[in-house]
Amino acid sequence: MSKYEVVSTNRVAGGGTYQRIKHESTSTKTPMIFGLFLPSTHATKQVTETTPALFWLSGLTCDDTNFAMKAGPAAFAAAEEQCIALVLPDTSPRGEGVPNEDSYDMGIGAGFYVDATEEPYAANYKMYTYVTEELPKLVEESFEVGTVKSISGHSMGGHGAMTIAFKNPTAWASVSAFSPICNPTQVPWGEKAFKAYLGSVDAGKAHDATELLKGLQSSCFDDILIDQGKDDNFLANQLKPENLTAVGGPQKVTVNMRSGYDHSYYFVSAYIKDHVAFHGARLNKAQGKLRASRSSYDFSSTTGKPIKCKAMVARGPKQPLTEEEITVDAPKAGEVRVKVIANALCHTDIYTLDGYDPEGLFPCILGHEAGCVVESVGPGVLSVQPGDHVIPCYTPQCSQTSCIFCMSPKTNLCPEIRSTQGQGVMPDGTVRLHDKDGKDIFHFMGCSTMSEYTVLAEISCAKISKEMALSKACLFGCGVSTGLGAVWNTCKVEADSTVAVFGLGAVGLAVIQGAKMAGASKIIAVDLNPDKFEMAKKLGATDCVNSSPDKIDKPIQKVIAGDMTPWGVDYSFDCTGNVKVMRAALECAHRGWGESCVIGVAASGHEIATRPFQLVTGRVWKGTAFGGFKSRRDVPQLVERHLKGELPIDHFITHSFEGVNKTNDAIHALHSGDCLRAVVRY
Ligand code: NAD
Ligand code: AHE
Ligand code: ZN
Repeated sequence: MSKYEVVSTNRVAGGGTYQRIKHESTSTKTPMIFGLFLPSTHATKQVTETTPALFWLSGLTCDDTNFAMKAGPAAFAAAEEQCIALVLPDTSPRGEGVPNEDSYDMGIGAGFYVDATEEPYAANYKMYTYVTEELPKLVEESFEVGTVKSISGHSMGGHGAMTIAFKNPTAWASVSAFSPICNPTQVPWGEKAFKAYLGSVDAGKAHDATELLKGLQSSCFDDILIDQGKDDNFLANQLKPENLTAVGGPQKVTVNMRSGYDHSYYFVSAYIKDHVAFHGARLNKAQGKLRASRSSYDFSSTTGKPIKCKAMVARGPKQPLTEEEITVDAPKAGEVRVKVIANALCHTDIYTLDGYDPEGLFPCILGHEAGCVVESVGPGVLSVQPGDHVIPCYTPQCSQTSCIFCMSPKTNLCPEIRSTQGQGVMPDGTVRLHDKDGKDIFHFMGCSTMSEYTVLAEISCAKISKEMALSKACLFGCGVSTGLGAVWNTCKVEADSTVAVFGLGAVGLAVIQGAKMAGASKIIAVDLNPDKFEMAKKLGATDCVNSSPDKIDKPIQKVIAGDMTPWGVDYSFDCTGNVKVMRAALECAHRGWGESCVIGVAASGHEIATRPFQLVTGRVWKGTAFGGFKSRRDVPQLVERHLKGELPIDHFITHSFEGVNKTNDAIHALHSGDCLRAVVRY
């Protein structure tokens, strides 16, 4: 592991951090400084993975600070959104004893991303090796960044990005460039550099994008994105993108000629968001493929046998969970035993642990928002097999033609195993979970994922793509899906609707995200905790109201229906579980047609009330379980939408922990008020 020193660290507006890092380079034999942007998701990523990275190669005279200060704000915000890192190497070796020329286009600041063979440059000017080998190794090993990487750059860096990508197409997921030197062997900058560094212009052909493109037999990338300013002084005699496009051939190259832009960072900062998004989509796809290829488990030693493993057992209401070694039986007919890879805490787990759930049974193993791998299947199970990635679903889907619920488009409430599920047992009335003394432990919501292994009914398993990290996909097991589905399925919120959301936990924020995606024009976010408002606005809230009694001078429903809207909102959602809030949500719904949806789960014995007049005057009160999603059909589609970049959810993961025995810490985090979802990875 190479040594390095963090020279500076700055938090970045919009999330993430930017560091400057110094290290002794084995390639250039000099100290080198590079920049590293890490998105906020880096802290909660799966430990077995690295954060995908875009390498940015700067142009002549620049170092990492030019990009960071001029294009950084736009680039960092885009990288934060794409959950990717940015790596910004310097443009050459620098410092005492490094050969240099008294001109901006040779020597220091002008390394041209080649390995010089000629004196006096051969000793230090090894920028090709530095960028293609040394730096990727350093950031991967020391910063868990860039197993999957892409490359881009400006001017000389554009030349470097394209040549490096053409020479190692399998090492880079995508390539793009700003104002690149496309045919350096044909222009003064390239001729001068190649003669000095490589001894001849001809030797430069191996580092000339146009020449390399001519040699490509097949397409290496789905597309290459190039942006070029039409008012760029260097366009005619140094950059020559027309030479590159003239090659034609199998490789698609998109060159955008932009009016009103020159060779400066004004140009880069204007379009850097597009390039980061371009790479983000391809990096996340490549990361998904890598993840899927690495997801291999050998369960041959456990199949058919009981498994001993660690679990967090709820021994009684309001007691901390106890870490215990339990035995998980082999799956019976129609059952699936899974290895739980990650489990997220939902408020309903707390609600049951606190003794508010009329169906609560102890001892039990809670947990119902998880990502799992199938370990073995019982007799007759055909829909999943060992190694498959599944999301446990507390609202199962039997899909039998005899099931009027599964056959109806109106509901997702398949009752096939609901009664046994509510009694904490498997469909045959027995349990698969036992403590060290062999005593039965109740299942919970047909899931019980606060255990390293658990057993599910086959109809409760939604099989998903292996390309999505299970430590993220787990969120589709409950809160996030419920919020999105309440908007899209239960209420079918139309474009231009007005919406009010009460409670801005993961569920409420998912309602806001869903309403925004549905085109709602006004989204009122209500919570007692104003710390939740920043994320609510980021996801689409247009108004935020702190409904604490000392913050408003009238009932919240009158603030919303009266002050903020003339007749109330088209749709309102309770995501608190508080029956008074459920009433307020109904009573701020629009006279004549407003619909109010109960998502929150109320404590046993708590009932809702309102004056019938509220309904007589056209308001509708409804509720939703799991957002109305038919679990085994719809959860895989939510995962696909996320993989396509259409449904970002990383922002819900505010806390992450390693090891099932950290579940009590996660529960503590959920109580802290600044937690949306705490993911515990096993
Ligand atoms: P959470 O605890 O993370 O969020 C609840 C939010 O409500 C918090 O921000 C809290 O400050 C706010 N809040 C509490 N009391 C309030 C009040 N009186 N006025 C305004 N805001 C208030 O919970 P979560 O995980 O987002 O779940 C929300 C609710 O949805 C819970 O009741 C949970 O059990 C339920 N839930 C239901 C389903 C379903 O299928 N119906 C699925 C998941 C969760
Ligand atoms: N056990 C409680 C019911 C709790 C409840 O309403 N659960 C929701 C899911 S909450 C997920 O975090 C649900 O899906 N309900 C439908 C169902 O069939 O349970 C009680 O009141 O008995
Ligand atoms: Zn839940």
